[in-house]
Amino acid sequence: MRPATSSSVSGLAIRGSGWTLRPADTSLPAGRDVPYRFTIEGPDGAAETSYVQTHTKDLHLVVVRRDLSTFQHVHPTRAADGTWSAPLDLDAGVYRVLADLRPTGADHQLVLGADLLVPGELEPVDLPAPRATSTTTDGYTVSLHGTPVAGRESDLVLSVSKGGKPVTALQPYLGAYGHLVALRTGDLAYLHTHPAGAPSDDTGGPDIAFATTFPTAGTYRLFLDFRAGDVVRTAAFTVEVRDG
Ligand SMILES: [Cu+2]
Repeated sequence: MRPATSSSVSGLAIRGSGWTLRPADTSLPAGRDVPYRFTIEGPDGAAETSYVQTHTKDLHLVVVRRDLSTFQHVHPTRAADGTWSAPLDLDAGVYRVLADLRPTGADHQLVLGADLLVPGELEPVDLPAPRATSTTTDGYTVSLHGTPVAGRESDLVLSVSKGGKPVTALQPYLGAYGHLVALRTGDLAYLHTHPAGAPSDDTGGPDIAFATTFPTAGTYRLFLDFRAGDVVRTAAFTVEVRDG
């Protein structure tokens, strides 16, 4: 079998290429707006304070419960000493925290991951079955077109509609009409892809096209962040990726 080239597995390690994700806490109480603090420690052991922006941010933080029942994509703020902080909404459970960043001294994007425990009564949620449509809480429907295969680029198109009508007023969010995060079930390997090219107009849609390279066959959960009506919304899908 050919190895995947343009997209390797990432997010499984707390340390990579000399940088380390150091959470201030490995356990936090359940609640809303619970501060999660961490540093990115550089090869010299000091908290990193210099980053190359990707999609208008120095660092993107994705936080999922390990059963993939919740998803948060937030942009922490950084103090002068390099400590990052973001408020998280947490129920009881085991979480995976994924920091997507590029220190100025690194020659590529890094994704570092750590676990986070939230004590309490855990109610595991089964992964939703694969479906080609996802409806957000406020009436936007997103349809997924395309057949994902492993090891090479798969063209995926996500179409946004509301009330049966295509939405043509998608707004750029962090320099793109959509951000697609894919997490492999079982180990939460991480992929983050963006539409080809930068938004050229003020508005876009209804289709957002992605070329995504899944590293292996398996079941993945996809999370699409898109912005419409000045609100960022997330649509989620379960997909089965076949061998290519
Ligand atoms: Cu982000």
